[in-house]
Amino acid sequence: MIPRVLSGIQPSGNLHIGNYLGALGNWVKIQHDYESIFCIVDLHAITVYQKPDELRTKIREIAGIFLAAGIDPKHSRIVVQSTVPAHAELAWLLTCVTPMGWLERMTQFKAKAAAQESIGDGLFQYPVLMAADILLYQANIVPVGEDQMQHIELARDIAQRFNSLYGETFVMPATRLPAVGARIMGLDDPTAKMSKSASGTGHAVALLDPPDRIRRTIMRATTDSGSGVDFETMGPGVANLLAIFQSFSGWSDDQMRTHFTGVRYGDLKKQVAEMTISQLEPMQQRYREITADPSHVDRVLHEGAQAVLPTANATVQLVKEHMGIYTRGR
Ligand code: AQP
Repeated sequence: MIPRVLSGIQPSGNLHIGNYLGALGNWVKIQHDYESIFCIVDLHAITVYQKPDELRTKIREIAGIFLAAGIDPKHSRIVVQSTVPAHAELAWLLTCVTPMGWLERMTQFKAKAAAQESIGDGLFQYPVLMAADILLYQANIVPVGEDQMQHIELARDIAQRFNSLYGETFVMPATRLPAVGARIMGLDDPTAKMSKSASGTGHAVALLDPPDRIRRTIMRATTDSGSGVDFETMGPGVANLLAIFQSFSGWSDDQMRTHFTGVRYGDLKKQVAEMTISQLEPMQQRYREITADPSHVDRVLHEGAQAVLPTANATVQLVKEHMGIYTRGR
């Protein structure tokens, strides 16, 4: 059997180059080696308040970006999480086997909770829903950025606990990180990861940003008190700019050192900006073409959901049977 890949992105803001280099770009490269399912996880997005009209728009926008980036809808399934009710149903069943202490340890919950005035229970339960997303499809591989590693570990722990309580049910998923770009940092603050929900114009480069804006954001990026690239002593801001260049270009470590040693920060930023623009412009052009026909995206999303429903429903049925929950005919 061909191994299955599952991953997702929240429609919680503008997709940025961190999402692309840590996740989406990697999905495009590996999709044909697997049976691939890529989700737009709207049920995750609402764990913090989203304006309804913006959320609706973002879901379609992200589907368009997936296609423009090169996700092949003839091979890979693009699925809006809420259109497959089994995600939420399995999440509840798994909630019942997940100790609260496991969730209290999640660093992303702690970070996000600290930024909210009041915290919904959904934010706390988020990692269980994510485990459900993965286990629902019995996914073998979950390609994500480094920030999601702890959540994948938790999904494995939940699967293991369920299997030991109720018998073999779930496949153990494995993480797959990109070689470079697994953690792109904020351009305004290279000690914090680039994030959709961070405020401030100098923080992120969005995938649909026009070239002049990309140039402006990267030219203003925080570096350090040095003036030229020194691979031995560089601070996190310079390391981040180099990681962005290397991930987009695919250059080796040796090529990077030979080319950039001693290059002044202003020139480094110019080269990172031009490399980023050259990679994003063709994607933006395809995005405009794809979204010129809004029904195209809706068709892809409908077909995606229809294709995965049988697998999703079969897993929930199996879980219910193993737990002793009433199922017809048993
Ligand atoms: N800065 C990043 N560097 C590398 N990978 C990243 N990812 C996110 N930020 C970076 C990867 O993108 C995928 C989708 O992320 P998500 O939408 O599920 O949410 P997130 O990880 O919480 O991303 P954001 O951008 O920070 O969103 P908000 O602000 O809405 O929480 C994941 O594979 C993630 O690893």
